[in-house]
Amino acid sequence: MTQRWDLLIRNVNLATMCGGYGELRDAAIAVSNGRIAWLGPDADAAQHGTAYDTRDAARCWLTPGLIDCHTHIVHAGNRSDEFEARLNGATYEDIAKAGGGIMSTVRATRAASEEELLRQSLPRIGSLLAEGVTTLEIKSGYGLSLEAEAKMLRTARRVGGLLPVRVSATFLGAHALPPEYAGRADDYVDAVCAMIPKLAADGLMDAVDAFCERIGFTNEQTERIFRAAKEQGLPVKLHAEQLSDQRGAELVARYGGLSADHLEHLSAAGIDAMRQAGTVAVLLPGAYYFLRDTTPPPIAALREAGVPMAVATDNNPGTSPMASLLLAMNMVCTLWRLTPLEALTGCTVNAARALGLQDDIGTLEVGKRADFALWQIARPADLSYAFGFNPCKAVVNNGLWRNPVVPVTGRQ
Ligand code: DI6
Ligand code: FE
Repeated sequence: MTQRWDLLIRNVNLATMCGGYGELRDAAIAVSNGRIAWLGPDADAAQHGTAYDTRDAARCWLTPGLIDCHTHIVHAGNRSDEFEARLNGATYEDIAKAGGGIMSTVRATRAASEEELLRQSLPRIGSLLAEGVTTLEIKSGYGLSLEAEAKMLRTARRVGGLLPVRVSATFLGAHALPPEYAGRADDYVDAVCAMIPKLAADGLMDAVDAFCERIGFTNEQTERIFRAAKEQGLPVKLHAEQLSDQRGAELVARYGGLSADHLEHLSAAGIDAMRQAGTVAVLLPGAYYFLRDTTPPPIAALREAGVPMAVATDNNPGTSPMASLLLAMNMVCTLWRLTPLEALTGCTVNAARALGLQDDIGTLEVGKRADFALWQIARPADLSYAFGFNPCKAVVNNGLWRNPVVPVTGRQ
């Protein structure tokens, strides 16, 4: 008996991402109720079913929708003034003394209304969506008080309601020490632990993160936050080993963490702990590039250990004002020698896993959510090869075809 599908995409080349690229040329893919119902050779489609809406993909390539699994994309203001001042000779110290750096973003974000926060964030998000991103992680962490963190997380949830994108919201209360807690980091960590059940009760977060670093929070303070997260049944992830080895990867692995992110200073013990726990290594080349860092993450050792690697933009105003996941894919290949297959796996299969969504998204398989990106490219490696170029022709979210993708525009 043949099916009546909602959508059938014909004359398409599929990169299913099941076992490498999982290439299936001259194929077709069918969708029912927002999920993949069938895929196979184009010539076989008619014997399996017909659809209400049939599209000819003109031999473009279809991949799972891209997943940006680490961003701070909801924030107010930007720091191009500091960027320019530094390039004109100012030091970080001058900028910090003038109240700049992360605190300038905290001030701007605290001062912004929810509407304003949304308005300023939409153009950046639009740029990601135009490149085939269908799932986006958004962290809080520029509010640093219960009300301001809740405002950021509510804004993240609203993005998911307003735009064709699935949003995973992460609470990053332990991002920086707010000025009102200067010299009292442990008291602030207590306050962050107390925020977790309140924000969780309002359904505002899907995971909990922290910045474990000399200039952030200690391993012990991070562990207290993880315990508070676990009491609410929330998964954890961590900004780990970005600037120094704080044994953060071992800590987050011990808590069964979804991911450890950055990892430029990751040790062999950290890699081993991640391997055993199945914790994903999230690679963030934008921050490495923008900070002109020279210590790459231990890619070869991660690969050898079989630790899954994901790739994300880390979009934030201080260290990675990058709103292109395709550029991040090119950067991990060029700067760190990932293969184009590893880069695409890092924005699909492994990014899904870094969000705990691997049963729902990240590959083209029957039963998975119908979130796709359609590309006018010759082969999947083109996605990592070209940079500053967007070959995305259409996006499918939850089985809904959108073509063309128009970025949201507006003043930053
Ligand atoms: N690591 C970073 O690189 C950013 N946050 C973090 O935890 C910096 C954020 C900023 O400077 O605004
Ligand atoms: Fe980050």
